Amino acid sequence: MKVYDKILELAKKRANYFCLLDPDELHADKVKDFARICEENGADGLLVGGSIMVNNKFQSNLKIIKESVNIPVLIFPGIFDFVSPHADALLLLSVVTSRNPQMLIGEQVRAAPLIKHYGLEAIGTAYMIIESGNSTSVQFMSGSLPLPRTKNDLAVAHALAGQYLGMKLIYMDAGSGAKYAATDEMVAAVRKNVDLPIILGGGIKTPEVAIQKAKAGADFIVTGNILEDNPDPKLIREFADAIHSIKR
Ligand code: 1GP
Repeated sequence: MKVYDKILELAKKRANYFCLLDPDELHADKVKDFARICEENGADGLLVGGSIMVNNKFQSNLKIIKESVNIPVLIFPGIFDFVSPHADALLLLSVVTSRNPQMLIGEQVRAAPLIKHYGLEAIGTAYMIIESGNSTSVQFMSGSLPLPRTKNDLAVAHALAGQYLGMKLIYMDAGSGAKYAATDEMVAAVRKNVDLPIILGGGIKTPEVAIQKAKAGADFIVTGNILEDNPDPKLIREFADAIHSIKR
């Protein structure tokens, strides 16, 4: 089954949980345990990636992750040097809130031949960077202004443009380590107007906030930072159970 079909199937049933792993931050001996702990405690998939590559561990760590779990492993590329055969799929992000052509199409062109070469499933994703209350790596690295957090009509317009352009997912991201996640009102406005599954990440620090975003209409909630230093099984389970309690 294609990963995208699995995503559609999951989104029809309930809200779901993705754990984000930054392969640069993890040592080879820890990465396997981290991935397994996420799976054993209810994660529906793993996103692997970061804004920059600070060492050469991406390919080897991704391979270890892929071999350690049965849930889908998706590459979440800050830059498209993150293409690899050791994943089930790649989120082919176009930063629709950017006006920087490199982020809209340039990086994707660089990645496309390698995606083809590996036969990797690429899932076209309208990636929206949303104002977060602080400056995040993704804002800085993409060279784009984030979408203002109170402008729900603009959020809807960007998400709709992604849908009409044929993209398959919406990713609303306040950025890793965001002070504030995207508001419930913004998520609800996008949900009301767009048919595609919505992934939401950036600044989700508690299961209670995750529930709010899932209730507002996010189909997949991502946590990264909160688990980065400490993949606490109990906390992962709390996130998973809270998010899964929201049925469709
Ligand atoms: C970042 O959506 C992810 O791109 C996760 O964000 O690290 O703040 O959980 P956090």
